Amino acid sequence: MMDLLIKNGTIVTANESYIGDLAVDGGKIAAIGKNLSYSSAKTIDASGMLVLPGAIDAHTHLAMPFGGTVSADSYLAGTRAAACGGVTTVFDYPMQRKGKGILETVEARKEMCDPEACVDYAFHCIVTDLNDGALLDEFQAAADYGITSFKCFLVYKKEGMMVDDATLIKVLLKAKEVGAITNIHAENPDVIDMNIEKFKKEGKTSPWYHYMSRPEFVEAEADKRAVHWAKSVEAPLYIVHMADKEGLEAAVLAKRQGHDIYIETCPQYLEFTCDVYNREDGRNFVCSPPMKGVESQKALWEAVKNGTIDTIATDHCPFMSYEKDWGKDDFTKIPNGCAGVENLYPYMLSAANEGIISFNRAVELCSTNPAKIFGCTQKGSLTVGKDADIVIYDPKKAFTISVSNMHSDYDHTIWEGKMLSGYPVQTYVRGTLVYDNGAFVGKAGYGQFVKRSPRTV
Ligand code: DUC
Ligand code: ZN
Ligand code: ZN
Repeated sequence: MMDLLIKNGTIVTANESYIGDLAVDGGKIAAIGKNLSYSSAKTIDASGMLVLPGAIDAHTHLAMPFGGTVSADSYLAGTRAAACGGVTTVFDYPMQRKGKGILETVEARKEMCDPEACVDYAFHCIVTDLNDGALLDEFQAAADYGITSFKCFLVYKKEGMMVDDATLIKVLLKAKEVGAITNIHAENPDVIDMNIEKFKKEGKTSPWYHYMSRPEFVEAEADKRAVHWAKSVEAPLYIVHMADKEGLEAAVLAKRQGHDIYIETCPQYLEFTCDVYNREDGRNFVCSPPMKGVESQKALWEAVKNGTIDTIATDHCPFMSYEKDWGKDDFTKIPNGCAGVENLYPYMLSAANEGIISFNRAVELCSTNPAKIFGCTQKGSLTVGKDADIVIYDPKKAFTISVSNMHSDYDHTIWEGKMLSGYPVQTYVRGTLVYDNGAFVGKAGYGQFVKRSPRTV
């Protein structure tokens, strides 16, 4: 007797699509095949629907202290929204601070997250200070705990989050040694600060100058520097939220040369350009790195299509309107970040439904690749034995994104009015229904910590 039988759907993996049945038992995928005839506690007819692996959003900032406040989505609200957008695992970013260890940092966030999580969750740990080298001794314990990725900011110098190049190299090498990977936010802080000072003196304080103070070349320099160091010390590198053409090209070249380099971009960089900063509500789009020009946007889409971008994640970090309004007359006072966790999979699947990419590619980018890169061995694919993290998707359902039909705590979204073709109708996490046709039906605390495996390459 199975727990769940999904009949007659089009099963989509990163490599193929075929009509079949899928059986779930004990939270795992128990069987996949044609005309499965198990008796089951629950059977659904998925004729005309796609059956997809749940998405993995490898980049969120939930309840993150940032920009003089805390991001608007708690672990509960953010993971509830995730469930309703077909995301079955989120990767959040706890931030280690000077004098603190990795495990105490991660465990403190795990304590916050565990009672609230509605979907499964993993952590990348941001490293901001090596505590005179002592922190490096903790990398192995962190990897054993299931934290097999660390992150360095090459920016946010004044905020005390940036690491210098020597620290970056130490992290790259130590991460490699323990079977982990280093994630990088690449922008050049000195050039940004110089630009900000200049624009402020000139009275140029509208959101457009957020973009102008961190344009393409500011990101490109740091992307190239990160690629340079990763190549030089032969360590794996994952560049988060790639948003510029020049940096993208440098990373793609290094990949083609055989280096262990991975590239993430986000839906906001695919959908919008820097023109948004001239809108009346431009401050709501302020995030770092900012949206870039149309040449970068085109290059990112090309890389999404041709396979050189590895993952799409969101950098989900919403703030309330009143917080964004702090920067009405001064872009430097706008907390950086936008909402996205609930929009990731529907956006990429809509692109597939419109024929821009294949559904297989959407699955690869949003689920299979992040699972592989970050050691989630039980996730990322509809395969017998893996977790039954499943999305049922109706390709005929039209959907218009609005803050009123999202499931987070924020009060506005940059995605307002975006029309999508096709939409998820059900989400299952380890075989349990958590989203059903517009409604969250999961439970806070159901989500489990994903203990990740070390890299084997
Ligand atoms: N950028 C953002 O826009 N928000 C959170 C962190 C970051 O790097
Ligand atoms: Zn970032
Ligand atoms: Zn981020």
